[in-house]
Amino acid sequence: MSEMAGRSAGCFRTGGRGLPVLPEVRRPSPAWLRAGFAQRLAMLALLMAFASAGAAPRPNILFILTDDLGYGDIGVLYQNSRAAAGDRHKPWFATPNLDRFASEGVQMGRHYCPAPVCAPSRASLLCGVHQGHSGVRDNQFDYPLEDNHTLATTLRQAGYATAAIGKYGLDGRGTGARVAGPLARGFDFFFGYLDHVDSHFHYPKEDGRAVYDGTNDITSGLDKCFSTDLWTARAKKWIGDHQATNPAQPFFLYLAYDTPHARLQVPAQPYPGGGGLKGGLRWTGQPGAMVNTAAGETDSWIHPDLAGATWDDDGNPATPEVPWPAFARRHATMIRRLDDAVADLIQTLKDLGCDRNTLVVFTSDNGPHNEAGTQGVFTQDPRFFGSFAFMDGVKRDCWEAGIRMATLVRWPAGIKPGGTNFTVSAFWDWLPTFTELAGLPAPARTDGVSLVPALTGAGTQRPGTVYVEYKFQGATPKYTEFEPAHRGRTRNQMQAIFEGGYMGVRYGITNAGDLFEIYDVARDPKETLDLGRRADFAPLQDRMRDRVLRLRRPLEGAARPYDEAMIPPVGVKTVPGLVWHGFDGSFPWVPEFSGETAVSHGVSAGLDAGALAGKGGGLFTCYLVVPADGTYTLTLATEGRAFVRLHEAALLDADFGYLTGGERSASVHLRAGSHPLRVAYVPGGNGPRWLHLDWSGPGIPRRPVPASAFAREAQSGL
Ligand SMILES: [Ca+2]
Ligand SMILES: [Ca+2]
Repeated sequence: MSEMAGRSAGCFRTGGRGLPVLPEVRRPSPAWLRAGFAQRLAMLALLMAFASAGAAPRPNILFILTDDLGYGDIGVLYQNSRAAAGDRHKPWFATPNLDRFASEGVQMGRHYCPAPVCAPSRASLLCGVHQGHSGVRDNQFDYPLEDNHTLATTLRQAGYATAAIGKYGLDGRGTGARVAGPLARGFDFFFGYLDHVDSHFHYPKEDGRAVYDGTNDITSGLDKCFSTDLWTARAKKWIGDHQATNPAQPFFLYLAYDTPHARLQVPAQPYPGGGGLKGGLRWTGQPGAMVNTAAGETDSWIHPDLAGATWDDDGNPATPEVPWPAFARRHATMIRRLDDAVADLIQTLKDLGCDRNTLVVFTSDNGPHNEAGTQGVFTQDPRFFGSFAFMDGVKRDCWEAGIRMATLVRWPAGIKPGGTNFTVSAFWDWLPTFTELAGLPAPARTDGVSLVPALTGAGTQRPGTVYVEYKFQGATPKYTEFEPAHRGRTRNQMQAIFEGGYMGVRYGITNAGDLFEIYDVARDPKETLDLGRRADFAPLQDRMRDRVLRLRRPLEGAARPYDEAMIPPVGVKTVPGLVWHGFDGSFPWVPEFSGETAVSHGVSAGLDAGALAGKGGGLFTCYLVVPADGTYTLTLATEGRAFVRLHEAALLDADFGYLTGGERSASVHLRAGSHPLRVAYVPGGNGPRWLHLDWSGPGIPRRPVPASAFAREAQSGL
């Protein structure tokens, strides 16, 4: 048992000035006590609105992640505009339930996935970190999800019941051992596909793929079960069981569909009428007929709205229309199935009386695919419905359509209906969002910021980070719908960074000096006008190239051509010493202190944990002054726990699973000069406090970082 688990059993934190917050996990934890004053007032208003609505402050969370769904594949986001245009040469389909879902919540117009393919995208989501810090990158299928904070571990710590249903693919089988299954990463319950490639098949039993209930393979009883239906029915069953046995405990359900990913398989039956507890999909628990659509002919049913659809295939209205191709009927049927499932799930929440205070996120793991899939018969063509909407790119591209996700969020108790929000945000923002809603600070490890202000309108939204790195062979499709400059573009090493209001994109990267293409994606989402070589964008070009070196760490097995580049220092006038801030409270992990209110501060010559006597935690902010270009190794040990960022890069993680006194080391290539360093620290027991940071480098044997290497900004006011 780690020391963290032992210590955190005591109490979560002290809110404000000494108000004890008891460890009773089901009572709402007053997140507003630790927010800034303005945000606190706004949150208070929100909580009062909750109170008047009679809902519990801490929402249930249902995260619906679809697979390879394009931004353009949703009615309200794009398809309805095609319907309105009425061009029979540009066919469309409807998603009536998702449109209603959107009208009852908010559309997140600029929400990015971590990488344009399943495994890294899902890993980053679960761990709350971008790809520059993820332990799963590129096409590392079945690699182990890091043993660190996840959506599930943090929410479980906050007292939530946690479940994962559907596609997983991160248990570690690909590197030899199933060590990182959902039950080992914070989920109380799992039902679904563990193996990545299994989730390319949508009839587990007939296709010879393994579905697990926990760690038990239960596929033999899954005759004729269409995977979308199976996950939906099991999700309804899990939510219903939970509400029946422990309705006061909030829940988090990660519902990860494996559709509309190729192969383009369709259901065996119509969606059962009605929805919720009295209708819709039903889990029977009877092997051989496990869900109430497991009958008839598998892979046969096309939605009646789509079955007889025709289009003007030759762009000439005078010639007779022809039926939609089979791939199109199938693709749209798969999405209509998800559309029906969402309605069924919302009705279930309503029937259980927890609809108002359940936050439901609907999104996709990456952009639209153009594949037949493993052993697939039908090949999806995203041009048919314009699945990439008003952008360029498909799955595996870092153009906007590859990474900007169709994202809808519904939470009647907390989100005004019918809104559209264009906050630039990304998957790693969900972890701090959810921990805030659950009443806990975010772990320092997350790269995200809470989206509670953007979602609720209460408080001030902090700007977040959008950063993508991804390697894949091949090229952007040569679709004439895409910009000539993007057609057939060789992918290989790619990056995207949102900086200064613009998106920087690099394809085929060979070294850190390569120029970014720079696009004003707010006004130019198709990325038609590259500003990257304009003289007036030279400063932004430099900032982008510097920042991508400063916010990431290399990962073995996912080598980058910029891994060995020297990280540039910042130009800042400094004086000796470092700044510390002390915080009250008892923290379940090393928190992201920027969301907390300091109760004391001062300047010290070195990393003096003793300066924080009586405090629940502290943040040291300084510059590490590097005397010469070279590779430096920093080593940290503490009696408590700590987390170190150099610039924005997560350099040393002595938090999750850290044992007192253990050493954490990392090497980093630094140019001479001042590099921002943040050390977040939470003491251990009541004994002496200590925090040791050693370094070694060119001509420097390992020794404690000397006071002369710590500096603070000359005008810091301290
Ligand atoms: Ca995917
Ligand atoms: Ca025609």
